[in-house]
Amino acid sequence: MKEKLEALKQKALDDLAKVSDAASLEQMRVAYLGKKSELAAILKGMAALTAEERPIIGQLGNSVRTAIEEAFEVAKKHVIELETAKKINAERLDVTLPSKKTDKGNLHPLTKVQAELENIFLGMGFSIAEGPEVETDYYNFTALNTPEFHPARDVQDTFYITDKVLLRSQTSTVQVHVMENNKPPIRIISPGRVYRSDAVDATHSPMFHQCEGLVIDKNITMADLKGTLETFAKAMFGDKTKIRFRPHHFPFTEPSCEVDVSCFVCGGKGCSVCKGEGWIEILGAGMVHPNVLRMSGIDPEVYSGFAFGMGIERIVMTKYGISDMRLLYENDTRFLSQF
Ligand code: 2NM
Repeated sequence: MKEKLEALKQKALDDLAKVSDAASLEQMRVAYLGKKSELAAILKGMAALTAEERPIIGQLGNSVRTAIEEAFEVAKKHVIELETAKKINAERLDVTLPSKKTDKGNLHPLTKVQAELENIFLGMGFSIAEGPEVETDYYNFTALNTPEFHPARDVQDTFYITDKVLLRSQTSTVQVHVMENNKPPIRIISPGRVYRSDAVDATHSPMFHQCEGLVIDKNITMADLKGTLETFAKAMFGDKTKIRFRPHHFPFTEPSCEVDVSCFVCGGKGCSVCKGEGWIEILGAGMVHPNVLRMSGIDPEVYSGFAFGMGIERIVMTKYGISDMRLLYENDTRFLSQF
């Protein structure tokens, strides 16, 4: 029996020293330490021993069990280490692999130029004003010195929702609201969408974007308008840019003018961008008509002001050399990703 126990111990220690995975380890635990193990069977046979042999074999049996248990604990630790290492190896990330490519977006050229416009005027002390795109005919026309039966009110020119409700055709509507609700000094720009009943072509769209400006205070003159627009033109088109005023007519300003900038491509000599003119028309402007001031509750005997308006699409097309406005609305990323 003593030899049997010694042999069992040796075999168990040898096996446990070699084990390298959790499943085999569990098999060995059952085989060497379980209820049906060889050790259990040997110890059961102790009943047949003599009184002198029993304590000796009993002691030996216990020390064999302890030795196997200790070897088992060592093997268990070893197996856990091996299995953890295997798991880490299998899950290893190759941080040098190229990452999944994501398309990086960019701002739409209209958004970009609008932000640029806003920054230029914010820098000159203007605030940004916004208002509804659905308006009454009062704000779109009457308050802007365009009474009923004026030709500009033709159904061909604007989208009417009812007789009196329409989609704004200019953002001057916003400026009327600002004049009604604020006392001068007023210094605002109103960028936003406007609508006109125009067929789509290379230079027209039934929806486009405008940025209008309004300054009202005591002693505001055309010289202030000129200085403001010159500063704007240089900031937008470059330091060498010159501006030119041509007489024009708008119902809401008197006097009125159109403003050209010297061609930023040829500097005024004449090229394909300015079509040989040397100048590019970019906006309309003028001194706010006394009727407009009066209707919005501002006394034209005390205050005067200037206003201007420009189409953002036209600025974008001029600045980037885009000849067809439709490109700005088609959302073709081959076009848009260039900005
Ligand atoms: C333009 C040209 C000239 C304009 C006038 C006003 C207001 F509200 F003060 F009457 N806002 N914007 C104006 C003047 C707009 O766009 C071509």
